[in-house]
Amino acid sequence: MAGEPQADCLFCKIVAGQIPATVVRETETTVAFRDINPQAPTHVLVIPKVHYADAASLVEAEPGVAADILREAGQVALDEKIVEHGYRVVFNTGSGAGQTVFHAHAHVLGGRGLQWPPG
Ligand code: IU
Repeated sequence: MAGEPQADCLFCKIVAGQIPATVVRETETTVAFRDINPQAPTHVLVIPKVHYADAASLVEAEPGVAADILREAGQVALDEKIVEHGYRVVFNTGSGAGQTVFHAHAHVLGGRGLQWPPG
C-alpha cells in the first residue's frame, strides 16, 4: 500500500532502526541523519518515515509530510550553523539525476562554497 514500509528499502530500515545511522533530528514524520558518503562538511539527509519513491510522489500523496521535510531541512541548517554562508537542499529525482535510493530524501549540503550549475 502507498506509504507503507518496503522490505527491500534501506531508508525504511533506517526508519525502523534495523540499519545504523547517525541521526541528528527526528520528528513524528521525519528522520534526519548524516550521509555515509558526505559531499560537504555538512551533508545530512532528511527523509519521511513513510515510503514514497521520490519527492514528487511524496508531495502528491502527503503534502504535509513534504512540508515537514523542508521545515526539518531548515532546522538542520540552523543546527549545523550553515545558514550564514548559504546551503543547498537537493532532491535527486530519477537515476539520470543521480538518485540511487528510491525513498524520498532531501540532501542538506553546506559548510563550503557550492558551485552553480551543479554537476
Ligand atoms: P541519492 O540522491 O539517492 O543518490 O542519495 C542517496 C544517499 O544516501 C547517498 O548520498 C548515499 O551516500 C546515502 N546513503 C546513506 O547515507 N546511508 C546508507 O545506508 C545508504 C546511502 I545505502
